[in-house]
Amino acid sequence: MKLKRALVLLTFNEIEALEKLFDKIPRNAADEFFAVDGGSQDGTVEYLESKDVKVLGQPRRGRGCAFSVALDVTDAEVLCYYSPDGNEDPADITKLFEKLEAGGYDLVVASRMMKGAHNEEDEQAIPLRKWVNQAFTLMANLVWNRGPYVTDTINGFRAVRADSLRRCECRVDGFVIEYLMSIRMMKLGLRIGEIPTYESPRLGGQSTAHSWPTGVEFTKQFLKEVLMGRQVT
Ligand SMILES: Nc1nc2c(ncn2[C@@H]2O[C@H](COP(=O)(O)OP(=O)(O)OP(=O)(O)O)[C@@H](O)[C@H]2O)c(=O)[nH]1
Ligand SMILES: [Mg+2]
Repeated sequence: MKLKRALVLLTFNEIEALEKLFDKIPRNAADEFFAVDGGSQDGTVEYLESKDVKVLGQPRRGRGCAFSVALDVTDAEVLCYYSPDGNEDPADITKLFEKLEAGGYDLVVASRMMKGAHNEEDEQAIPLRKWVNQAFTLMANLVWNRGPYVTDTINGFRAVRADSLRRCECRVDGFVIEYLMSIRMMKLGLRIGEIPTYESPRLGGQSTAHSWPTGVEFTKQFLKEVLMGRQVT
C-alpha cells in the first residue's frame, strides 16, 4: 500500500556537503519534501530556498528537536530523515520507504553494522566509536527487544511511520533521539527492519556530535529508560 511520504532534510551549517549532494537527493520519491534547520549561518538556508525547498526553523538547537518539528508539522504517514553531510547515501532513501511499506514495518533503519554494510570506521585499526555504538545497541536489544536483533539502533538515517513515532513520545532535543526512538519502538513491541547502508566520510563542514558529551547523554537516557521499565512516558 502506498503511504503518504515526507522526506525531511536535517541541517546545521551543511552548505559544503549540501551543494555536492543536493542533485542526488530523490525528492520525487516523497510527496512532501522540506528541511528543518538548526540555525545555520553559512548559507544553507538560502541555498535550500533557492532550490524551492521549504525550510523550517526550530525553537531550540538539537537533532531531537528537529525530529519533533518535522513530526508535528506533517500529515504524511511515513517520514524519512536524511542528513546531507555526506555520511548517508541518498540512493537509500527510496529503499527505506519501500522496505517500510512492503514489509509493514514501523521503523526501518539504514544499518552501518549489518552484513553487507559499511561503517565510516571500518578501515581503522581501532574503530572505537563503532564499538561504543555496538555496545549501546547490544544493551537496548538485551533489555527490550523481543523481535529480531537490530544491528544499528543509533543511525539517524531511517524511515518511520508517523503514528508509531507519535506513540513513542520521544521528546528529547539532542543526539540521543535515534537511540531513544529505537528503544521506545522495542518497548512498544513495534516492528523494526533494517537495510544495509554504506557510510561515507563527511563531504565538508564540521560534526557537532562530540563523543564524550554524546556518550554521557546516551548513558543517562539508557538508565532513565531502564527505570521506566516498559513505559514510554
Ligand atoms: N536540524 C538540525 N540538524 C542538525 C542539528 N545538529 C546537527 N544536525 C545535522 O545532523 C546531521 C548529523 O550531525 P553530525 O554533527 O554530522 O553528527 P554525526 O553524523 O554523528 O558526525 P560525523 O560522523 O562526524 O558526521 C548533520 O546533517 C547535521 O547538519 C540541529 O540542531 N538541527
Ligand atoms: Mg554526520
